[in-house]
Amino acid sequence: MATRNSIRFFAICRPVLILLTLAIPQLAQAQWQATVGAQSGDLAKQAMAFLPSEMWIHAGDSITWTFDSAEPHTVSFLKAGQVRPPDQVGCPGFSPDGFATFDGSTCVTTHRLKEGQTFTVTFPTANNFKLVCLIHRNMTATVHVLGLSEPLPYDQTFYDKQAQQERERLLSAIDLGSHDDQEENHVHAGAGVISATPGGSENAVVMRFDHEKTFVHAGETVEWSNSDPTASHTITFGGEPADPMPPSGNVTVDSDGARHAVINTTADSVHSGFIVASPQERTGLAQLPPGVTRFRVTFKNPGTYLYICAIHDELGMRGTVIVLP
Ligand SMILES: [Cu+2]
Repeated sequence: MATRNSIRFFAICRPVLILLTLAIPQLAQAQWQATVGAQSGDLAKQAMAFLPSEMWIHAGDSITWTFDSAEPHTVSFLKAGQVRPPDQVGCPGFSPDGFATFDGSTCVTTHRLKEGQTFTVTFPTANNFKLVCLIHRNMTATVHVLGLSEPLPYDQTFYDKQAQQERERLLSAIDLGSHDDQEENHVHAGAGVISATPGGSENAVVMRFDHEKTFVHAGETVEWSNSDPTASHTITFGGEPADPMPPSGNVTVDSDGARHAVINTTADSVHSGFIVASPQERTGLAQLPPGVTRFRVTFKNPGTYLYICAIHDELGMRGTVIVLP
């Protein structure tokens, strides 16, 4: 009985089903692909970027972002006018399960995600949306969601090619280089550039100390400086603090604003706190003092002193000071 009814149903409905199938390609909700972050093989160079940085899709379409770096990022869409929250708080909260829908009325964000993880956002309504990473400054992109009647300017192949070109451009844009150091007791702690496309801004960053080994004599002082416009680094000897932002209690401030510590033995723990430029100026923001971009350590006794950047040691940002008698 059921079988006969089923056969009749299909016999009657088959033309309708065929028509529906033919109509689906035009109504189908497309699934687009993009990536977050990029890195060199040794992890030293990190591209803080959404690749591509600008996409045009139809209302109802989805974009899957695949994270592609050991440096973590977030995919975050805030509401218009929303005050940017710390990434630990979410916006507030986080989208579970790697999926979200965003129409501008409720913010969506991932946790800190790393290479291999994905996040898919569906955009039901036409509008232009800004995409940001809550961890990194100047890391933004744009998603243009168009009505179904409007043609889309580019296909996935175009975006893949554009992402690849931008990835290569960013990763070749930076180098710590070889510094002709008059200043032998100086270490460059990271370098970077901010650049932009019409879709948003992005950073290329080197997560390295330019001398892996620095040789000084007992009683001398080594200075580290960070010339990166956005990335924070630390110079950390001994125990790693739970909160890497403030300096350890044994750090003082020199008259030029640089932080300074004295290390007596290889058992000493000294932590610089964040060494970073002050945030980029914008009309309407209160004036801030210059950032703390220099850290100095005076070594009293011979020995081999290992240190790390407490934020980026997992990317290989480590060094050694060898103090000779
Ligand atoms: Cu660092």
